[in-house]
Amino acid sequence: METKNRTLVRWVEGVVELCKPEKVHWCDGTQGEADTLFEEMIKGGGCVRLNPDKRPNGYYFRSDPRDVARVESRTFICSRKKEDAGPTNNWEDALEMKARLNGLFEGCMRGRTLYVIPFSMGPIGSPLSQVGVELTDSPYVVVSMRIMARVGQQVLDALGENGFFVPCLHSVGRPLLEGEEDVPWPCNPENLYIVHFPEERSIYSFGSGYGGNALLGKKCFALRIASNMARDEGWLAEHMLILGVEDPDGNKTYVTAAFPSACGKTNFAMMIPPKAMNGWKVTTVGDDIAWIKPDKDGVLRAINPESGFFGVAPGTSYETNPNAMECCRRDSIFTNVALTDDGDVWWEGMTKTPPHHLIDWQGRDWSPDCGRTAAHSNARFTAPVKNCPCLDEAFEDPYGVPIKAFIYGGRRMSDIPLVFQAFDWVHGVYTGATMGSERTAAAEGKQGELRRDPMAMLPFCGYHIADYFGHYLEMAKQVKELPLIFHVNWFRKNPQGQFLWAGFGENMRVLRWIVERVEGKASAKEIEIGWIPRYEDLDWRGLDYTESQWNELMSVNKTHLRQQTLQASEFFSLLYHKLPKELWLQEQILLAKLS
Ligand code: SAT
Ligand code: MN
Repeated sequence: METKNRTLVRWVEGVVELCKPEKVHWCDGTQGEADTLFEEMIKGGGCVRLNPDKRPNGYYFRSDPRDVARVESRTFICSRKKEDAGPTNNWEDALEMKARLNGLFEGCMRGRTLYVIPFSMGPIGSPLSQVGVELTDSPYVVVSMRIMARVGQQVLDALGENGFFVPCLHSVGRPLLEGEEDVPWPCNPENLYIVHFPEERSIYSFGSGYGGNALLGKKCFALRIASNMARDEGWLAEHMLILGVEDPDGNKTYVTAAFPSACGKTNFAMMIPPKAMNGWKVTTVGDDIAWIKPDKDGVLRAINPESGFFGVAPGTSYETNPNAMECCRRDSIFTNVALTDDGDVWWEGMTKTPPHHLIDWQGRDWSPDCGRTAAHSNARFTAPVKNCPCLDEAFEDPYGVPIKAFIYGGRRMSDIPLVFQAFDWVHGVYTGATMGSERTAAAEGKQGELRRDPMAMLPFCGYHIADYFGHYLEMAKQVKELPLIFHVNWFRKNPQGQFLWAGFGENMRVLRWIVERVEGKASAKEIEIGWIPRYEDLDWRGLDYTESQWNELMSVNKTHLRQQTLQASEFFSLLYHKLPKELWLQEQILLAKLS
């Protein structure tokens, strides 16, 4: 491995001095390197090689039960000024935080190897891509980052002598003392810190080895730091999937969609349309993050900065998402799922009948009647995008794909219809800004509790969320043809608690309407909250869904909606000093319509 980037070399030297690792290893991202690391981890007892006949090149990990998800309460945005982080982020004085981090990182890699991971978010060399370097003492992070991002010498070549990179320092926070034996999943949950310095564009993460806490290219860089870059440079870093919709004539329309973590983005991104909708096809560009930038002609173009899927395993099956199942059939890492007796993996929902015996995510014997779930609810597969059977042909396009619609969605809002189209960009921004969703397994807190999650960015916007709304409004000036904005709610239930909509592939009917609205082909009806399709505006081929079912699904109760709007208004009050006046106005208009 070779680099002439003096900033990088000096930074690594400084970290070595601070963290005192036993060895330093520059990662080339090759299969050979990964093989060696897996081998070492297997010897150390932290990793299981899966049955190569069932899961070629598949590996299994169980985390410490105290380290199973992102931890928002320990995630900080240490901007120079508190008001730049805003009330939805944890903030501490940057210098005080630095002093604390210095104390924690001092000697924290004793007895371990420091890995240097040069990575590119986005195709190497693309004008929309960014380079980061993660320094970590976790070999699990190395093998995971190798799937989630482009890693290796080519990145250093692209970085060159003076190129800019985002420094990402990570430690599991558990030095190995002389003669001490390692644990299978080292971590330090008592001293957990995931810290961003937005002006410096730097990231420090201490104490966790799991997911977004440790794979720093993902939420930390591609959303929290990138949202800052995007605001300064006039683009958008969004918590959005990207998909292509192909009609029977072969015309393709790309859309993005934002749903909160663990709300089925991967399923939507890889959807298989109902058979009866002959000729309609969905292709996947990304399932979690989109970097979206106006090109020189004012067209918004998006890339998926990642090269892997970090998907929620439970609930994924050949019935719900065969494409995701194919993605993780080989070359994948599984964390906190269950292990079968023949060396394969299993999780709740994978098959209708569970196996008779499993080793669960905590290493205990499991049987169907033992009263526990076999996999943790936030168990994940880490799979290369390249494995995706419906991967879009433009996935590697350095210029990205043109985006025609943004779709926002929450989870289980009983009062919100299946779909509506915002009246215009500003109303669309209001719609995104007032999104609400029940908590899911990816975030802490009581599951099911409703929280506001604007644009699904609440835990990921690296600056004041009201300034972020302002940036959205500002973007309109640079874009020639603004995407249409839609809101969907796949999770509407009737008063008896039953879902009113089957979701999954049936969502293609909604997607078709959205794409045809973009093309000006589909009609709609105006109601208080936007434009909605009438029964006859949807393609019902192959589905027995009556007009009265549809009317229930699309019904709007003005009193309830008014309550929802007032709830959102409470959230806006928190942001009063910075909230763009356009959004207040939208709220007033809506309240007037609903009274
Ligand atoms: O942040 S993670 O990547 O661990 C998962 C998520 O919240 O989407
Ligand atoms: Mn996500």
